[in-house]
Amino acid sequence: MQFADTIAPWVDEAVASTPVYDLHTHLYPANFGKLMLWGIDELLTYHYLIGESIRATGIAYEKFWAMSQARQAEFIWQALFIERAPISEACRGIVTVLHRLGLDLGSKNLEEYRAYFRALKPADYIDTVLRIANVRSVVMTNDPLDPVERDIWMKNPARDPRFQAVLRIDPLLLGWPEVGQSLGTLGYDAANDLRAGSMAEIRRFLNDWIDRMGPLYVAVSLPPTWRYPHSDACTRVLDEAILPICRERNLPFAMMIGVTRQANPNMRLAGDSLAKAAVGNLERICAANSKNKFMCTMLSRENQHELAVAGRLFPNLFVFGCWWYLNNPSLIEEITRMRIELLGPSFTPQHSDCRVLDQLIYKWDHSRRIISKVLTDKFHDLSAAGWKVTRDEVYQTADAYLAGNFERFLAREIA
Ligand code: RAT
Ligand code: ZN
Repeated sequence: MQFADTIAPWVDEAVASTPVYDLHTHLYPANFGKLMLWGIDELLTYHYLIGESIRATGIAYEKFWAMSQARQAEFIWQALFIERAPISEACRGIVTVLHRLGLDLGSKNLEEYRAYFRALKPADYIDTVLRIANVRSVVMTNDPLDPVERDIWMKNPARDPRFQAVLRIDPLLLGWPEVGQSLGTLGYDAANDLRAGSMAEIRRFLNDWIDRMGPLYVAVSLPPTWRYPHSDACTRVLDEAILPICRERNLPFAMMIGVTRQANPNMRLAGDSLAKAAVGNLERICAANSKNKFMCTMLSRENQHELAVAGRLFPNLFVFGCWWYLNNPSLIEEITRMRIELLGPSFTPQHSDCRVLDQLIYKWDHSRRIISKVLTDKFHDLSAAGWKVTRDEVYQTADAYLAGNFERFLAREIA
């Protein structure tokens, strides 16, 4: 058996020094204007912290939403960082960001932090954050049916090669019959009842946006009640438009399964819930469309074992990330451990889901620590079993998990 003091530093160094390819975020480059969120007020008004502050203080919903964003940020700072210890994962995230930027956490002075951010230029700050977080590419979430975002794309914005596009299609799959109307106003004649000719129009819409955005994949988030196949518009649009186009363009179709939108609408963006989904639907879509590439992450902890097993069964399925309510150290640790045991080096343990640029610093700092810890244990176990672990193997595995697996899956042609 090798000494623990050889393997652990190799893993720590490999995981810390390997640049990340962050395969799902809600971030934008500087030339996307107000869509690019950054800085202390955006950090403090992240929907995770909004939820925590309303809960902690018992403030009336209307009173909270009546405040300006600046007042909300002050309220959250006071409630979660001054009056209480910032012990939750989302609160700790703010602490990590401020600390890694070199700000004085002893002062607890929000105005001092604001002054620091006011002096920054967004484009330069992107360089700073990507350098500190050691992230080389971030994958956006791009919704052509969002009017603000669509207007930007229609102007053919210059592309920052560090920000990759993803064609997000939630309304196109889940919004029938109403979405027919929206497509109509954009010049695509897809009738609400999906009658003859509609599918060709949906395919034309997809192809036009794939040409415009150059997305890495096509993505949707799905409720736990999603069924496939099923006698509904969702299955028809999948079978007759989305999956054929993804196949033709060699784009994976990513499914993020398990979210119940607006379980508490009073919380707005913080009001979504989750539930266990039936993994049989995922297995059926992978089996029935073996020439398509699929990506999947699931929101419920209770789904994680079945998802890892599905990953073993279908080479066309790529398992990724500890999504949203799972992006917590205890859960990342248990899920990553299990996935390594079932899937070896062939998945992506984490994506950040950042909405605010600066969050890259904490989400990757925190996730890297857990990935290192689990990987060190796994290489120790391997060494104890008699294998001579090499430094190259450790670096190769870190690269596969943080970037390489995803890139290879994108490039793969399905035979
Ligand atoms: O993680 C989040 O911020 C969620 O609100 C969602 O955006 C989710 O990640 C999604 O992509 O649907
Ligand atoms: Zn997301």
